[in-house]
Amino acid sequence: MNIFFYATYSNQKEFLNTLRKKFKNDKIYTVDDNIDLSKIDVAMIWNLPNDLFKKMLNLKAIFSIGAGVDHILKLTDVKNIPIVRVKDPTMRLRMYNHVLSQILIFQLKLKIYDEAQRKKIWMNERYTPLNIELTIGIIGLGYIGNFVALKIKKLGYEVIGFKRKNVSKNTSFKIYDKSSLNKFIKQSDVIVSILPDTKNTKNFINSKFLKKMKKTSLLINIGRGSVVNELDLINHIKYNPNFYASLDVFNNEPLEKKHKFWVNKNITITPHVAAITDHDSSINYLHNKFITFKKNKKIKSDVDIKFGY
Ligand code: OXD
Repeated sequence: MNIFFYATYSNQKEFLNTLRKKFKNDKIYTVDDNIDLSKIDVAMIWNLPNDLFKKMLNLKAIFSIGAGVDHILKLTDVKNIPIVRVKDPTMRLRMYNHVLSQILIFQLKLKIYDEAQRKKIWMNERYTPLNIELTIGIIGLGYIGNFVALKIKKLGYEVIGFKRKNVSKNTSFKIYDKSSLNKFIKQSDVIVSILPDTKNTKNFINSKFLKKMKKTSLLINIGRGSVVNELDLINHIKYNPNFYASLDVFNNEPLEKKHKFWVNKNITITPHVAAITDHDSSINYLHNKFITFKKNKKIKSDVDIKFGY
């Protein structure tokens, strides 16, 4: 099979080398090969430009080399092509570590002590809640979100979840749906969004949502930046000094130098690194999927085009 690789990763050369080693029985092309793109069977991509995609007239499958597929759904006419996305256990473990680190910084008031240190202030002790006293609300309970929720729950936190569709009753934590969203928001001390970028999730966390959150609370966004209305968040923090946000994803990445988030002391910024793409582990995943596809000549899409994820 002919595979085409395209990525906008800073370390894409290393990724490609590992990919070539693993897929040694198949030819992997890149833009440098200047080949007729109508001969490509499988595209393994991250942020492929649409003009290249349009030339792949005989594509049989698209593999996202990351967890998200929004970069694929932006391409014109992917409708009937199955899409595979990376479901890497090391990625969800890293996501969990990141979420836990941000919960602990909030819970132990470490940002306040950090600020005091910069001003050489020996601060009086402040109450720090125990795990059992904090409710962590997780929005987006897919492959990553569900894992994060279960791991956090094992540490003794109260965990609740929010899901738009397919709410099942047999989970080890309570799941809220659209009709009970307000209850979910009002109870949570920390809200973790792992939502993808779809037309339904755009600006889901806006001023109306933020106003329902507890005055002292933390919003963690590790899904997609478009889910949070950035201007609404800045305004919300202006009037709620005990409200914190930890953001790994943004509307525009890299975050522009003049963006107000950089200088807001209640906001923690990480540059889309909550979980790095582990080359070996994600390439193993893609390879297993590819081998099955080659054998069966068909593959089930991981994406429901109707819902956009
Ligand atoms: C993502 C990724 O989808 O980094 O954000 O894989």
